Amino acid sequence: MSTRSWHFYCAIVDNFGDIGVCWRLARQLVHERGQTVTLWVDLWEPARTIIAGLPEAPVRAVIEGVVVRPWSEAAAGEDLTGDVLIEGFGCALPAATLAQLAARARKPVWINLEYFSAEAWVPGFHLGSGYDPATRATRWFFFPGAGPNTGGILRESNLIAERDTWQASGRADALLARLGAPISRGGLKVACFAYAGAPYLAWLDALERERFAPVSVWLCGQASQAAVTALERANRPGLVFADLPFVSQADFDRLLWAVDLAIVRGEDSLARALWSGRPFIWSIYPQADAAHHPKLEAWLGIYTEGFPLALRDAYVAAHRAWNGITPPEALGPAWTSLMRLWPEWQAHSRARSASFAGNADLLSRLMRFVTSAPIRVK
Ligand code: TRH
Repeated sequence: MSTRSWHFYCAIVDNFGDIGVCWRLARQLVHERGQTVTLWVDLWEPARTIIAGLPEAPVRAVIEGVVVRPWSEAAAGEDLTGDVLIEGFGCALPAATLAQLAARARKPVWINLEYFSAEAWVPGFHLGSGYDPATRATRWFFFPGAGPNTGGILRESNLIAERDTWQASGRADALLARLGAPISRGGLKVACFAYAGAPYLAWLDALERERFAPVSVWLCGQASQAAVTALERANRPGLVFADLPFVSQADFDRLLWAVDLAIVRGEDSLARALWSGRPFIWSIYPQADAAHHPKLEAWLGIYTEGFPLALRDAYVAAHRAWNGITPPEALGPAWTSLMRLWPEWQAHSRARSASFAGNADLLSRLMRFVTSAPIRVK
C-alpha cells in the first residue's frame, strides 16, 4: 500500500484505554505499514503517562516515528485532515479540523474508530456510514469485534512470536524484580488491574482459601491498590501484596506474560490478556444502565467456545460475580471450581489465544477498508 497521511484524533475521557488503543494503533501504522501519522491528543498530561518521551509542555513531538501534537495546535493554515482522518471513539473533532474538512473538495477517508464489543449487533453496524451535511463528508464507523465481519482485535504482527520467545527465555523473574514485585518461587503469581467497585473482599477470601501454593498479588493502578489497602492487606498471611508502578505498555504486556493469572479491565487490557495466553478475568468498564452486562455476556459466549462445560460454567459464574451481575458471594464457589480446573483453564487460555490469533487483526482490516473505501469528491 502506498504511504498515506493519517490524522488521528484522541480525546482522553478518563483512564488510559482511549489513548492506550490510539497509541498502539498509531505506532503500528508507522512501524508495520510505513504510514505517516499525526496523533492529536486533547489532554497532554494523561497522554504522557502512556507515551513515554513526550515533553512536559504540550508541543509537537516525534515519538517512535509518530508525530504527537496537542489539539490546541490544530489551527487553520496547515493540513489537519490528511488522506485518512480517524476520530477516536466518537471524540468530536476540533472546530478547525471540521472547518478544513468542510472546505476540502477531495475528502479524506473519515473513520470513527469505535469501542470493541463482541455483541451480535456489531457486524450489522461495522463499516456503516453516515453523510455529514455540515462538512459534506461521509463518516465510516469501524467497530472492533470478535467475529469475521467486524474490525477485529488489535494485535501487532510479531506479538505472539515475541511473547513465545520471551516466555521461553525465563526473563519473567528479572522483569518482576525490576518492577519491584517480590517473587515467591513456585507460588502463584497474580496481577490485578481492576476498577474500584469490584468484589475484592470476596476475591481475596477465595484466593487465600483456595491457594495451592503461596500467592503473590501484584496490584496495578490506583483503584485496585486503594481497594486492597482498605481491606487491610497485612492481615492476610497467605497472600503477599505489592503495588506496581505504572509501567510502559511494553512492560504491561510482559507483566501479563509473566504472571500465572491476571484480572484486567477495559478493552485494551482485555486484548492484551487474551494475547498473553494465560488465564484471566475481565473486569469490564462499568457503564450506565448496566450496558456492560450484555457486552460481557457476549464476550464470554464467544471466548469460552471449546471450554469443557464445567470450566465454562465456573468461568462465566466468576465473571458474573466479579462484574455485579450476581452478588459477590457467588465468586467464592466459582473460584473454588476454577482453581480445581486450573490445568484445564491454563490449557484453554492458551488455545483461545492461538485461535483468536489466527484471525485477521484490526490493522489489517482497517488497511483493507482504507485501500478500498470510496473517496467522495464534491
Ligand atoms: O484504563 P482503562 O480502564 O480504560 C477504560 C476503557 O478503555 C473503557 O472502555 C473506556 O471507555 C474508559 O477507559 C474511558 O482500561 P484499558 O482499556 O485496559 O486501558 C489501560 C491502558 O493502560 C492499556 O493500554 C494498558 C495501559 N497500562 C500501562 O501501559 N501500564 C500499566 O502499568 C497499566 C496498569 C496499564
